[in-house]
Amino acid sequence: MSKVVRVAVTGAAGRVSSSLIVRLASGEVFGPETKVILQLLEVPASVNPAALKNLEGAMYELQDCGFSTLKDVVITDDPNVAFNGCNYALLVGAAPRGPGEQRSDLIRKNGAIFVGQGQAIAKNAASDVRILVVGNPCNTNCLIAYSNGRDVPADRWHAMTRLDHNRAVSALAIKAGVTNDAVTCVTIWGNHSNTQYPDFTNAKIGGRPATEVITDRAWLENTFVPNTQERGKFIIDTTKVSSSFSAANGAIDHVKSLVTGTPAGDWTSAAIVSKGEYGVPAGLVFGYPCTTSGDGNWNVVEGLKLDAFGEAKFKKTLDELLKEQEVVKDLLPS
Ligand code: NAX
Repeated sequence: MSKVVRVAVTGAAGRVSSSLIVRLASGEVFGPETKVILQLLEVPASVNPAALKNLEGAMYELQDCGFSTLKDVVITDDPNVAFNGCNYALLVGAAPRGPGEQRSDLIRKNGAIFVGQGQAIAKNAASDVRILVVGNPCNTNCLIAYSNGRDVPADRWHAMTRLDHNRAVSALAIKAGVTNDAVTCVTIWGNHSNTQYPDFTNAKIGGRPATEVITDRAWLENTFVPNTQERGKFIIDTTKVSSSFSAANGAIDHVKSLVTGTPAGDWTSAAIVSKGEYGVPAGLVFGYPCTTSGDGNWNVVEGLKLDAFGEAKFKKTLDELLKEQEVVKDLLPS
């Protein structure tokens, strides 16, 4: 008998989710023997009349793909329905930053969404649920969700730094003139924001330290790091819209790693609830180097060293996350 996996996706009519749901349905992530039930959440028609209608269209298109792995599609504006029995919850839906709004305004505006969704996940999800927060600011939204959904163990809640990871791998590969698979052991430390630290000092290219292959340290510090930090803005400046299928790909890669594992001798990047690793205060959602055996759990790679440049960057992104935590502290039940 084939296995069934229920995957909830929020913001399901949005740009990122439109790419995400097709790949989730296709069998690519959970394999040909697993049937997928997609449980898609959007805002009520009273908030945006087009959202549920667009979701209905997406449901018809999913049906028309004829995937042998797609068992059912549920569309709803009720989080209790969307998260009912779900084994994965991909929280993509969030309000975009409005004109003149500061990052702190966005954090508070979106914070309310993640209070309710954290509670609804704890109330409705399957006992083995894994949650990935993509909607920005994703680290702090994840902090809010897990703080309001504490019946679900802290190690199940993740925020997405995999897109940043993939961007960093690709940038190093292009510079070194190799293919992406030659680049390993890259880490995105800290926040999914422009303070993140894409760590090249522990990275490898063709099995050798990346700094021995790319000897131009000035390029690494002054081009690679800021370009990776600002890549999202660069995409918006180029296309006038934010990353969509590359973001969906990051979410797919994150879940796929949890299902199939990370390769021996390599790791990936994920933001998870800190247990105090690398001196980060326990409870903060922080981007770490992570491995998984494919059992659904992330393990932080311990013992990596950072040089003075890296330590300064690490401190900056940690400080930013501590400030974000302060902005939402009334949304975090103790
Ligand atoms: P869109 O505006 O295209 O889609 C967002 C969707 O979320 C909309 O359809 C909206 O109706 C829905 N939504 C809003 N509030 C909701 C709620 N309470 N419940 C359910 N649905 C809700 O944005 P899109 O380009 O798809 O981006 C989605 C989110 O991903 C944004 O927050 C964006 O900032 C974030 N990103 C995060 C990335 C990451 O690496 N962590 C990268 C890409 C992306 O920018």
